[in-house]
Amino acid sequence: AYYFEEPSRTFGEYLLVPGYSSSACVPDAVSLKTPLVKYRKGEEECPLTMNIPMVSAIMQSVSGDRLAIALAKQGGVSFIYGSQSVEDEAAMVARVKSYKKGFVTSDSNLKPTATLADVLELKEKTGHSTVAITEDGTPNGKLLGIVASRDYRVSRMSMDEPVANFMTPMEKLVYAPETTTLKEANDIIWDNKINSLPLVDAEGHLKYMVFRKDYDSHKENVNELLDANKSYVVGAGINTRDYAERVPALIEAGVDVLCIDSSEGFSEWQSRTIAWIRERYGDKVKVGAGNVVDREGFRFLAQAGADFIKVGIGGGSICITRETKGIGRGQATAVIEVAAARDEYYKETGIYIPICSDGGIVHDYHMTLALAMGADFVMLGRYFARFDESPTNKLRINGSYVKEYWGEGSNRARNWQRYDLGGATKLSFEEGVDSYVPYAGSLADGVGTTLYKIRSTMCNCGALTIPELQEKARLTVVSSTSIVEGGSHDVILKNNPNN
Ligand code: MZP
Repeated sequence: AYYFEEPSRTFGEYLLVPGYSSSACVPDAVSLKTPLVKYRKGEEECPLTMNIPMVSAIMQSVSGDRLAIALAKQGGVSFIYGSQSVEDEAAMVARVKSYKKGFVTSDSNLKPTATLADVLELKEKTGHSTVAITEDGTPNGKLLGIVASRDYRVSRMSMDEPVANFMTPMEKLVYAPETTTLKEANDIIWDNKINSLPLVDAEGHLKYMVFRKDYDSHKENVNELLDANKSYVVGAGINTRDYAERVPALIEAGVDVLCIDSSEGFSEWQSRTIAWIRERYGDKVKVGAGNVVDREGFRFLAQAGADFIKVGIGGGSICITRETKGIGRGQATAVIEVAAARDEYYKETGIYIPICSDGGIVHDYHMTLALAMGADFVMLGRYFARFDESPTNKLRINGSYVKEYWGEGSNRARNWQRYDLGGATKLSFEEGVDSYVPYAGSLADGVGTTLYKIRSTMCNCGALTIPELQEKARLTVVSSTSIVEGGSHDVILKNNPNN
């Protein structure tokens, strides 16, 4: 047997030691732009980049179309889960792609016979404060009116009340022609103190809803959205079994990037899958692969043609692979070694293959550590599962709100393809658990806070970009006693129910 010399360590065992920060080093000046797929660094632009280094996990309890849109608005990318039928996955991708930046047509519509209960359910699902009422309930139906919170907030109507009775009808509604630009829509919205503006065609059919919160809450540049009307970037998970049907359907639906979803990526199955994609589509279709935890695994997938490579085995919050199979590696050690392999490969070939640290992020600062250790971006499951936009139920348990979160290796997900080692046996034992995570509100608020923390830490290290952080970061392993020192200690905490 071969023994690695270094013990396998994880993020909680490291800290960043601050470096010099000049007065130019302020959080607002930090760019978190990062490459998503491989490119010839120094010779060409990366064909697909992200404005923030965060992607959401390829999991049923995390990456549906609603979360994908919310994350894309913040500048990250979701990978829609592959453990569903080809048709359902392609439909989710298509819904994200049909969602136009700054405009919504597809998900906030009801018929006039719908009830107040239907309105509330739809609002909870979409996160939009306004529901458009169209004649037939379809996104492009004839617009009859809208229902905004103010239309029913103060009244005591029953949940069965049809929306036709309390909507703001067309004659009292502020609306505009479909040719209105976002800049003009913005002025109308502010002048009339409204939250949304329907845009209609000559026959009164709904074309777009412009929601104020979709473009000003995250400070998008309105001018960038004018012309553009672009769709958001979305990824999707595939497996090494049914790629011949799944990949063409996802491409047809408009997917921007694929990722082979597997608990263990150092395998012939992955190279066969990538080879099939290259044969059919050349380099046009982007596909990530993984997961690996060492130099050899990285080089194997790099040579197989992966566009990015995911790192991490057994570190996920819902993962029991290390307990059940005894395989894996501490996430920090894995990232450090694979990042070195990525740099070595780049020196040899001139090709930079981004790496993604997948799983095991517990605190926000772990993301900064992963980036400092060489990750180009991080993949998160538990983190995103906590938000309103994740596809799972929000429940109240012991007085606190929680959301459900389950692993792809759990019986609940039944994603046997992710753990497939060939042969006929399907998921004979579980590698993941079914759990709750504390509810954390909206994705935009949560991600905003996290990014501010990352930017602040980067400033403490004197870095304004991720590559600069990777170059300048100084990391130290911490002793168990200094970990205790790092939390609040030797004080009596206020608001502690045990005091
Ligand atoms: P975390 O962000 O919750 O710590 O980890 C999410 C990652 O755990 C996923 O991206 C995936 O790689 C991995 N995962 C998903 N399901 C399982 C499982 O059931 C798992 N074991 O390990």
